[in-house]
Amino acid sequence: MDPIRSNAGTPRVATVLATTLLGAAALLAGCGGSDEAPFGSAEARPLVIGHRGASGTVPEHTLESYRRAIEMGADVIEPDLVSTKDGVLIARHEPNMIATTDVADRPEFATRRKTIKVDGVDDTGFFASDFTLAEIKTLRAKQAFADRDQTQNGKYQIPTFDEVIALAQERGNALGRTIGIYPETKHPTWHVEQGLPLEDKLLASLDKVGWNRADAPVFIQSFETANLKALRQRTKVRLVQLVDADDVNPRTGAITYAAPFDRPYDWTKAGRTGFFGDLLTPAGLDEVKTYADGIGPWKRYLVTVKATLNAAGNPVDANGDGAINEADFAAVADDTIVRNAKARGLIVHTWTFRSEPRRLAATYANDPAKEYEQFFTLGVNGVFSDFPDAAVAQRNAWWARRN
Ligand SMILES: [Ca+2]
Repeated sequence: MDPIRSNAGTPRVATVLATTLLGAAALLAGCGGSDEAPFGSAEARPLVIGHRGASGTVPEHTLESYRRAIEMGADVIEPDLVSTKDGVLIARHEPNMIATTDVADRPEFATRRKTIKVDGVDDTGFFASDFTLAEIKTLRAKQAFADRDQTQNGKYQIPTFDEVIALAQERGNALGRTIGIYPETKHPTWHVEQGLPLEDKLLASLDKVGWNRADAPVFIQSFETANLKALRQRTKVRLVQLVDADDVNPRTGAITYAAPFDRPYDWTKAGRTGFFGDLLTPAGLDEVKTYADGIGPWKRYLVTVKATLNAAGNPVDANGDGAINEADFAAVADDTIVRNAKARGLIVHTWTFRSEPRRLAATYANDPAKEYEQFFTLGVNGVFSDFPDAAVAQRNAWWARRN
């Protein structure tokens, strides 16, 4: 989940100085929780989900990244799933492997480069659906964010979904604690169009290890709706409806939409209008409740960002670094969506949390702990973090204080 675009913390429009601290204090949910509650339930302590593993530190979606997340204390590791040409589920953020592997440097694969439509948008690169698993195993992962550690590039293989599950179970047994998994079906409609549907394989992998059941430490997530509705008929594993957007207008704090981040792609294909945010209205949540156990909204739906505006009405470079981005904005919480979701028995997991100062709103004063505190106080049941150690530290402190 979580395209780099929205999550890089750099809305395209400009911004401001912030300071409003936690309008959220008033929103405090305040109901007690239990350490005995079922893993990931509404009553349990909030989950820390290692987003693509510990992707702030180790190249994403590698066994090493997931292992590091577990060492950092993450409760759950998150593999995004795409299909190889021979129908094997592997962990990659996108079918296009150009940004996260060394495939473009491999002369033997040069002829595989092409431009295709993914969810209606041109995409150029090397697609997992054109490579066998054996070929993909010859590739090596690289860090997707240019401003993060590049020294581990070229070291690690691309894991299969089965290998990710095996790691979670092996580490969970070794550590004596539950390590969950949070697979995302990436571009499910597109995969069907390639003749490589994801869902049968996903359920088969869970069946093999005894995790295709309601109380398994497993959440299946998707930005599309039709595949989740179909999965509901086939599995009791917890399902989570992801809710995307394009950006935020920092002048107003309003969520903005643009294709392909305007609505679930299955809606576009079916001619359904409206936007992702429709899933978060009371009526939308009622609909989600008919097939899912939770929602996974982009964090800006829960805590938006607003710029300080100059006399001309334009965002101000509050920290004076020459760039206008979230580091110049105030973080403003609103608990309406969390309350409405919880009132319907839906859990709420939100994304993506990143520790770099330029990816933190000015409100947090370069301290990621302040951001986690705001969201836990708002009542979320889980956070997807690129830096699970920071998330775990603040979750533990928050939970201890509350109970
Ligand atoms: Ca700035």
